[in-house]
Amino acid sequence: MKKIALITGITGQDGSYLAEFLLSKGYEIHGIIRRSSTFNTQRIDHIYVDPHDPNARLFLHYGDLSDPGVLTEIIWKIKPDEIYHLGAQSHVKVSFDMPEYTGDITGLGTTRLLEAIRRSGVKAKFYQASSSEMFGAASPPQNENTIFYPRSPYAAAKVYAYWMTVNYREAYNLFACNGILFNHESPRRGETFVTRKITRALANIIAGKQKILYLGNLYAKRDWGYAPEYVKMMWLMLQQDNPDDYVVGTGESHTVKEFVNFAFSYAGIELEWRGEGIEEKGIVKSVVSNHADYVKPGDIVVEIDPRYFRPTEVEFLQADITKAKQKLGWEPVVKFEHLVKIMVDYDLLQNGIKPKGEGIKISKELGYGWTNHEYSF
Ligand code: NDP
Ligand code: GDR
Repeated sequence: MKKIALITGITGQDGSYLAEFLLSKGYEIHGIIRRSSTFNTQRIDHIYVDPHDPNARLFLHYGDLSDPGVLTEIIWKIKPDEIYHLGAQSHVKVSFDMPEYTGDITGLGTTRLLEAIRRSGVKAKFYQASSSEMFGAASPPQNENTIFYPRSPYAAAKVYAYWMTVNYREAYNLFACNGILFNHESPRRGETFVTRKITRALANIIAGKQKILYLGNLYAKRDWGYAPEYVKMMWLMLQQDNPDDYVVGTGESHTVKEFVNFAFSYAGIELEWRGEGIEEKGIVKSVVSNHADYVKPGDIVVEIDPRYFRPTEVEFLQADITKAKQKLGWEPVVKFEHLVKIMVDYDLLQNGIKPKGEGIKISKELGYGWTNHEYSF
């Protein structure tokens, strides 16, 4: 019997990779999408098949995490075996601008979904997209026993959703897991998250479409992994005999500035830094000749814009993945430098610039870039 999965947030970075992964495992997939005035399904268009096609295994339903009625109806109708709850207002900085909305969607949205499962009486396993942001100011390395210290409305909403997931597991015997995922990135990462913002700007600068990359805090440290590897973990958690919570990361941590330096250097531009605080600037020291059309030594290419600072920052995240290694036998393949190369290669290609990478497609199905690492599900 084919398994049925429901994914909230299917149009997002993780939702799209997870949908591909579950299709490769033979699942029938249902995704909840929001109605918007412009199409918001770009990340899943390549796997979408007309539902009239007898081979269609991906179905989309309009719904919203603010609307409990539709969540209950969808669950009751499709009776999923597994529910992957990835939908959220997921931007930390935006959560300071929209704290109540973030609490409603990212926090209460989880409760609405859990209640929809309980009230519909459907026996579905549940995955909650918890976040390393919940650790906030707690000292690294962080693991499943680290006490949460959220530093943003987003993180506080995720802590609430985490505990609601635990509560439904304990109160109603629901098979519910929290995946506490550290930052994970890819060519499909939203353009306003820092990694993608950097790799897109770099490619635009080389192509002569942008002069300066404006950033906030260069010294925050993150444990950055590769999204396609992380969605497999979501699935693995739901295949265990018992529900549990797991930290997922690489165990390596780097500053935003290291990301900038490595990305630029990989693309043939060496930077030097001058000034301090909001006066700090990234200046081109040297540039390889085939990228020198629009970039010259002495050009200022990175500046600080305080608008990107957060009222409270999470300074240092680094995962301790001992439990995931021991219990799920999982370890990530793609680490920091490899990840940066994948993303830079992709954004260069978007600008018609042939990347330095060896030009091996990650996989026919994914088809999202070139890299020296062959990834296939
Ligand atoms: P994205 O921001 O790329 O995707 C978020 C998804 O949620 C989109 O599909 C979005 O739809 C949907 N969504 C937003 N608001 C609503 C709403 N009101 N009702 C229904 N759906 C909604 O996030 P990621 O893919 O990066 O992350 C997936 C999940 O994992 C999120 O919950 C995030 O908080 C969490 N997480 C992410 C990490 C990361 O590093 N990526 C790390 C740890 C946790 P639309 O396309 O219409 O906007
Ligand atoms: P984060 O990711 O807040 O960790 O949340 P983001 O990429 O937004 O920020 C990472 C760090 O970079 C610093 N930074 C900037 N960030 C952005 N977005 N834009 C900038 O210009 C900039 N300059 C510096 C930030 O201050 C921060 O320290 C992501 C999201 O995917 C969450 O949903 C998820 O839960 C966590 O990762 C784990």
